[in-house]
Amino acid sequence: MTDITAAVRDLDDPATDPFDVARAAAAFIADRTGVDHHDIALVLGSGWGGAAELLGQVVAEIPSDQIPGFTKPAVAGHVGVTRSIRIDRPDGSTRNALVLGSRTHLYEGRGLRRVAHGVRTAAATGCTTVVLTNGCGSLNRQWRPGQVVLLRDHINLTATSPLEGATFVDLTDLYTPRLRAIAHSIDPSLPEGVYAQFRGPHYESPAEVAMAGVMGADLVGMSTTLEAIAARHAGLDILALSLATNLAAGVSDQPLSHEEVLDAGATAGPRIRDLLARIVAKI
Ligand code: 8IG
Repeated sequence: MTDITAAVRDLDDPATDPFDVARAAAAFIADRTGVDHHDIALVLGSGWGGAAELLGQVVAEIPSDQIPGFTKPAVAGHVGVTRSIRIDRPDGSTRNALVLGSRTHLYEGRGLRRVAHGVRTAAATGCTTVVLTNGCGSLNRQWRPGQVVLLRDHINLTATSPLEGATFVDLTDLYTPRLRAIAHSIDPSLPEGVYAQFRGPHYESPAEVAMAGVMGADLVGMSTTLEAIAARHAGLDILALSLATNLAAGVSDQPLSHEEVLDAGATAGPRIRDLLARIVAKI
């Protein structure tokens, strides 16, 4: 039996194996939900909250900050609840989905282990797939607020990694082609793009957005790349869906505001939740 209390205390201790804390979190989730094994995890970012109920039957809800290694969310618009959802499939089989209603961002300053902890916990509960969602800025004028974009690759501009030591993980096909094909089978019009992660919490300067564009980015955000790296290291297949909530700084002549981001999320909400539920049902 894992000592949960010790695991919570020690996540920031370099001597602690963060995977031990993830196992403690998974044991806690199994105990509190009565579900001993989850199959697919979802991380709901800006604009995607509220999708959980559409996926299936809510079996259990846990305030995320009660789970070993998790902390309270820092951002308004993020929901700090972890849910276990039972998905009954048309063929009679069931899937257990673990929905993480919030994430820890690099800019919160709580360290990379907390950024990676959600996907590591998902893997420890048995998940083999994670769906990462986010709200982000768009460099493409055709992608207006409310546009959903599938990530096909990323550029990690945080100058750091969630992995420690000599952990050489291959990121070719990080965003699993098979899962992108499933998303396209639901909505063939979904575009694919390259997501650049900046540390934040400030939005980019227009010159930084222009730089990201020269590098090949279509989207800019403050999450997802570090989680995707940690998820692949933990053995997960990854699907990432971005909601473009604003044109990135300098792409339009409008200034950015967090209110605009929340508004775009609220307006797009019902449509993108339905899309997400239909994709997840096919995974
Ligand atoms: I929502 O324009 C959202 N998140 N870095 N830039 C970055 N993150 C974002 C943006 C944006 N919009």
